[in-house]
Amino acid sequence: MSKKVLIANRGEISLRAIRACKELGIKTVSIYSEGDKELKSLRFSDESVCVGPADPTKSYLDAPTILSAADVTGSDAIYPGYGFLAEDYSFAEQCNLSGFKFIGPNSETIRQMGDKITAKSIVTKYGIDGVPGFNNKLPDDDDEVLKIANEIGYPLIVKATAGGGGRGMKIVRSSNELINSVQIAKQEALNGFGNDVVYFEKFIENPRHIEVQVVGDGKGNAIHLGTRDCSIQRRHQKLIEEAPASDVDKKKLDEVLENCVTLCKDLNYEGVGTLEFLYENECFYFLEMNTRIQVEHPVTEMVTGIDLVKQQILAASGERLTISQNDIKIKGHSIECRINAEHPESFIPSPGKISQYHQPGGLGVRVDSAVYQGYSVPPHYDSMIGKLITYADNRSECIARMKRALEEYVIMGINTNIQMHQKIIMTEEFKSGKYDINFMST
Ligand code: MV4
Repeated sequence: MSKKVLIANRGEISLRAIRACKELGIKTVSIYSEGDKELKSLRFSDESVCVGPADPTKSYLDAPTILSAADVTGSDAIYPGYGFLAEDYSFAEQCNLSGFKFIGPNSETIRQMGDKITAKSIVTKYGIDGVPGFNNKLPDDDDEVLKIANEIGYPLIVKATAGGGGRGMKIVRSSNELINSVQIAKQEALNGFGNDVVYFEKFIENPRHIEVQVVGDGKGNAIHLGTRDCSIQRRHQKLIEEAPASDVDKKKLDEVLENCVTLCKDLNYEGVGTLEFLYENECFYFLEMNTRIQVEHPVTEMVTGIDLVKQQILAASGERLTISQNDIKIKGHSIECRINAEHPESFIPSPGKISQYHQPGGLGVRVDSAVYQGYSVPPHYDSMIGKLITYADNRSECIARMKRALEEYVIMGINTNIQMHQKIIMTEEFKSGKYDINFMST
């Protein structure tokens, strides 16, 4: 078992990881930047090390400095959280080569899943279908590219193989836009990811975004923890997530879940992972696999009772999976609202000092956050300052509880999206559960 974990992240997920380590009897080391001296997570870890200036490229993304911090503190493992270096296969490799266990899948799996064309070709072997399209490097000849696109039909979407999470995509509605769009997509992909390979998919207009949570022990044992619906998003930033996804074709879902588990067993998948799908007209289309813990993991924890961060640490420590699929019973319903420091209309980030803070509580209410009264939200990072999660026996009680909890939440001194959440959860569309990824634009 690991004895001391360095947490290579910040904010709520650092605190989340510290809590899991404490319950496992593992010592923790926080890293922080000069812009993050006030974070609550620093006060709950056993040690903390400043790794550089507020600019994330000079601190939370600086692999050599983070490895030095692990070295000087005698850490034996590194927890990456989400964002930053969590899906950087080279960082995972460097950790392991330097003698620190990277808490997550092996670097080769991260690398393969990070390349979306490769990911699609791997999962296809397990009967998991992607969106129909062209999943190869495109030919250089424009006429051949046009022919491929015409066979797929319009609208189609051009995606960067090194992209993901909505970065590096272009929708093409007719053949006269095609060559130009491909050109722009390639250039953007080269600039953004250093890789200009793009692929085509048929564009699905009104899907839901449904994802499957998996856990493996790296020894060929794996289970799934059901679904989440993450369709409520704006500009590829998720706003509300829920577990389980409502109103999904049971036969199709069971098939997808079983295939996801077979894939993870076969890959000797270690730790937690998420397979993302579009869901439209009772069909699942694989998009990509995330090889990290996700922001929205708490809703799955609430409906399964499984601590996902502990599962990551146990797998990394070489423990066999002790939970079998039959042990997993999805019970009740859970919803998460991401609380962002941002202007309610313009969505522009709103850093600054929190002058008053009161967080909701009571039965079925969970707040994952590292802020507090008097804390100054720094301008250098993501605007998410916390997550409000509610749990209840069923979806309608879960919504009523979320309404009550949002009303209790007091955050003064900065702008937040709390009122936006109140509006969303009271719409008929949200209450009916019949919404898709276009919810925020309609
Ligand atoms: C798509 C799509 C429609 N058709 N692919 C955006 C995030 C990235 N993971 C993939 N994304 C999409 N891929 C095809 N073939 C629509 C989206 C999409 C989306 C997907 C999930 C959640 C929100 C979204 C918002 C806009 C577009």
